[in-house]
Amino acid sequence: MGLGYIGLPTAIIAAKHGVQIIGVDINPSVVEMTNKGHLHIIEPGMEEMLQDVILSGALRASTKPETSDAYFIVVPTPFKGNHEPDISYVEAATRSVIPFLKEGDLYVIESTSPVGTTDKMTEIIFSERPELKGKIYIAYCPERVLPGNVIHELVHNDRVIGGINPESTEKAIEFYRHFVQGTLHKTNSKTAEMCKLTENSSRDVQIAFANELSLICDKAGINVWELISLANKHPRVNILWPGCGVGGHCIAVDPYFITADFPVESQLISKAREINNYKSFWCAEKVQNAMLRFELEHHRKPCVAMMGLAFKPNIDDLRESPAKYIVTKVMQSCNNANILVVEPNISEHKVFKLTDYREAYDRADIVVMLVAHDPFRTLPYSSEKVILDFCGIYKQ
Ligand code: SAJ
Repeated sequence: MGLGYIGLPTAIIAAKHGVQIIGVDINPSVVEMTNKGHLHIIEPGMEEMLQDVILSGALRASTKPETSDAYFIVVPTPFKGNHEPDISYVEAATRSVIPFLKEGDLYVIESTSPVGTTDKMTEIIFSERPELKGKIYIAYCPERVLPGNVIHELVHNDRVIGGINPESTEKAIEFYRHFVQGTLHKTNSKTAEMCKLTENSSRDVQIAFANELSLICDKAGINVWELISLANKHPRVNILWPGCGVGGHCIAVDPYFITADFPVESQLISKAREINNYKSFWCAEKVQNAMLRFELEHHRKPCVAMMGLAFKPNIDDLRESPAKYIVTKVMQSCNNANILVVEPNISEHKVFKLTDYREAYDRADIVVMLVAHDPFRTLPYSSEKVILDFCGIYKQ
């Protein structure tokens, strides 16, 4: 249930390993594209695999669920305006499979979910189908794949599998063994739910530490990249890198699933979110200040190159991208004047007019490095230009 960034690759990989799959999505164009062998998501190497499993008949997409032996809920869990998680898609997908459930079936939630969601769905299932109590298997199993490396990680990563009882855990493990070569770790459903949130919150907190250091170093006149490299020479220190904020659909979202339910206890997790959000605002202010300074000194407006729009290096995914936020904020502040927007991984964008990265660099008075895409590393450091390096292009 759900043919998105995780559901579709999972369906494809499982089909490739001999499981007969019906991929269900409420969006008819996703279903149509999938059945034609066209990938509607961005993931290297995945389209060829999709075509193979469509041709062999191992995978078929549909807008409606059908009778099966196992059901996997892989739909989005966004948050509402107040950062409260929204599990309505999980609930809707669950309700749509309830009529098809029969004795011996397996039901698994993979969607990132607040703690207790599997228990809630279990209650809904048994209130609709009380005769199935104790006769079906229910588990939670989060995915942990890194966008851009999904084919490898779906097969090789370890998985955490938590059933509502030990029999459910065993049944889910039996399924994942079809295609997972990593270790399958057994636990209960609440721990498995919390484990996913913990992994991404841990990374968010670590990045917040690096971003906080970058603010301190900016004020103190210290090169943060050199500082972190040196601190990391300590055998038990491993600091991550600062950037222009934290983006994507996971790390900038999942910690709110903890802070919404445990507001008093989650002080550090909540502060890390604030710091990482503030970093993007701070970067935009830095650019605006550099532009004003340039205008005062040169009596003309500067030409500014904004280097990168993606949410992280070497991908074309702009979801929740801090770079995109910064470019938008800076452009609004100067009525879009003299801003060259660069994103070498996409050919066109409906809002931003894109410029080649070499041309933008050559023409710019101010170069703002937002995303550490590999091609940017070929550009020389020039003392003729104002260079704002927020992502460590010139860190050596
Ligand atoms: N970032 C930094 N500094 C760093 C590392 C990352 O600022 O040192 C920024 C990136 O630029 C980006 C953001 O963090 O804006 C997130 O990028 P990422 O590469 O850390 O993670 P995602 O969002 O692509 O994928 C994460 C992964 N989780 C962890 O590494 C704990 C992935 O394994 C999860 O499956 C995925 O979230 C998910 O779906 O939850």
